[in-house]
Amino acid sequence: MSLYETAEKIRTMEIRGAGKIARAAVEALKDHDHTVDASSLERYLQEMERAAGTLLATRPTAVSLPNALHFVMNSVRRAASLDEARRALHSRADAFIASSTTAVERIGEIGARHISDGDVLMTHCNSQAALACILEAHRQGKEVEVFATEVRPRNQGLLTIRALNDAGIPTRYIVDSAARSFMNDIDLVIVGSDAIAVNGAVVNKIGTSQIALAAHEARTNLVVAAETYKFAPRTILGELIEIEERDPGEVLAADIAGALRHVTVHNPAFDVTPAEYVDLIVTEQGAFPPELAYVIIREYLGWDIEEFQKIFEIDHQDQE
Ligand code: RUB
Repeated sequence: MSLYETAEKIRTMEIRGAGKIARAAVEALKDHDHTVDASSLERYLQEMERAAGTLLATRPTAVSLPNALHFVMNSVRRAASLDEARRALHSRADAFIASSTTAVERIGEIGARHISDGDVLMTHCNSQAALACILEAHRQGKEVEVFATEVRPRNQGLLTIRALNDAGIPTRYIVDSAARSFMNDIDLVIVGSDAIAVNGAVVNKIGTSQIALAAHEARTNLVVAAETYKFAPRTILGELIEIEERDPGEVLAADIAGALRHVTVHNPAFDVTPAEYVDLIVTEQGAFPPELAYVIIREYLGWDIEEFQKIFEIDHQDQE
């Protein structure tokens, strides 16, 4: 599959979910190496930058995508020769894919510790990291039951209930708007994340913040399962995470919408849950309260404010 095909699949959500998007993008970048003009280091870098830019432009919210591309491209950019650049691309890409896969497994182990035998859980959307925790708890012999939401408009809940069903976990499938009605039956809400800001706010599939609000009201704990590369370094300097607005046709068929002159359809794909509604963030490095988001960005992502400022300045110069 070409890099452009992968980019299209990410854009149309055939490849979706923050972790999978990051891995698919890095894989595509690595494979793209064979197709670019490698007559000089300069030419090679130009083409690889363009390729990374194409991938970056597919979906704006999941910060795993820029973080993964940055992790790979940063060492490619620093290479002193063409050979070194190509070696850096391959080794960084392989390292990212391997470590992000291991991260999900590790999150499963750590997250499962926060799930007790007999717990009734609720999850929203389809998160590999959140599912890893539930599946691991089940594997350990804990009896759990899961309420899974439908996830309008793209119904990612179907993927979740299939995975739970395949594992033999008793599951109840509910429409998104039923979440509050069942909240008093829930012991723990567990969701994934597309991006976590330095203030601990969690960006995830639209509807997560309503569920978090209902959980907060019912005094039900909410755990976010997220790899450290879901933390958004650019929020250190106050940059906001862009919420993707998708095609209104995903919500209402164009022929129906077209006949309703006074109606506008909105389709934000994600929303923001404030840190005060998040009890714990489970990462592959351990479980942290959301207030420690800055420490995670600095210690585990390796982005300190100086490095970030340099990149931020470069980006701004590029735009001028
Ligand atoms: C997916 C979504 C998931 C996060 C985390 O949205 O919001 O909860 O990406 O998933 P979409 P994971 O379907 O629009 O991509 O834990 O698998 O990275």
